[in-house]
Amino acid sequence: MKSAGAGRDGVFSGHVSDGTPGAMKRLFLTVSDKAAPARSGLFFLLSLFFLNLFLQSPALFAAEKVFRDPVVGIEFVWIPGGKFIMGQSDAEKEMLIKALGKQRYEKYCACERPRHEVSVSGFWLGRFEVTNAQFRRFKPEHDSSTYLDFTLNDDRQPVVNITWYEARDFAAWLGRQCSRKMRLPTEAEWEYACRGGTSSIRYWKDCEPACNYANIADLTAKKNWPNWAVCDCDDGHPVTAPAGSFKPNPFGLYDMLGNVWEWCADWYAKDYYKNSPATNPTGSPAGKYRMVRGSSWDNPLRYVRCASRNHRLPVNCNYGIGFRLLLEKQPRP
Ligand SMILES: [Ca+2]
Repeated sequence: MKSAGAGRDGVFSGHVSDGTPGAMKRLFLTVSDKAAPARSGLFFLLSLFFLNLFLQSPALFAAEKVFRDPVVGIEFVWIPGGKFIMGQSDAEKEMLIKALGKQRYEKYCACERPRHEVSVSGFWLGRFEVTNAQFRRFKPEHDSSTYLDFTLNDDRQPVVNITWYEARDFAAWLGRQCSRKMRLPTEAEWEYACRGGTSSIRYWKDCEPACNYANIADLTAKKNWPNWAVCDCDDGHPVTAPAGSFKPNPFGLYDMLGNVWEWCADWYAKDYYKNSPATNPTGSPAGKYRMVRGSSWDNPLRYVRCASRNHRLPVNCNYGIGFRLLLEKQPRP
C-alpha cells in the first residue's frame, strides 16, 4: 500500500489478493484531516469491517480481476461464466443479404446461424491481442513483415503472419513457463467475451462511430487505397494499430473487433451451429480449416461483427491474422 501523504487529504491505493491466483483487487481509501479523531480504535475497527465487506464481494471487483503473466507480461482479464445467444440475428441476416446478395450471403455468412443459446464456464482472456514484442520472446526471429510500404512489425502492433500452429505453440510454451494452462479460445468463448453482455451486432451502440472502438478499413485506408470499400469514419491507421489503441468492450477487452482476425481453437464446419452442444462447445471434432474471429484492419463494417465467422487453413500466414490467449481457471489454493 502507498499513500499520497500523511496529514492531508489523500488517497491510499494498493493491491490485495483474494486468493485467486493473480486476482488482484485495487482498493481506495480516502482519508481527510477532518477525520483526525477517527484515528481512534473505533475508526480502525470500522475500517477493518468495511475492508472485509469489500473482500467478501467479488462481484464488486469483477472488472478489476487481472492476472499478468510473469514471463512475457500478458495481462489477462477474468471473464465470468454465463449464458449468451450465439450467432447472427434476423436483423443482421437482412442487412447482410442486402449488402452481399443472397448467393454470397449463403456462401460466406449462413454458417453464423441458427442463433442458439450457449453456456460457457469462466476463464481468463488476454486483454489485448498478442503483440510482436511478446511473440518474439518465443520466436526471436519472427518478422510480421509489411503491407506495401507500411510496417506490421513494430513491437506494439499485434503479431501477424503466423500460422495457427505457431499461435497454439506460443500458448503451450508460455503456459509451461508459468505452470498454467494457456490455449487459444474456442469460438464460443471468443464470441461470449466479444459480446461482453451485449446482444447487438457490435459491442457499441449503432449511433457511435465504429472508429472509436475498432481499427478497420476506414478513411485513412482509403487515402492510400482509393478502391477499397471502407467505413465512413477515420480511425487513423492504414494497417495494424498498436494493441489497445481504441475503446474497450464491457469486459475491458480491447480490439475484439478490428485490428486483426484472431485464431481460435476450433475446426470449421459450416453446419456446426445446427448441432452445437449447449455447454462449452469446442467445435467440429475434425476439419480442414481453423476458425478466425473478429475482423481486421482491411475489412469494411459488414465483417466487423461479434457473430462474424471466418476460417483459414492452419498453415496459412496472413497479414490480417493474429491471436489472443486464454488462461484456464485455476483451482483456488
Ligand atoms: Ca484503419
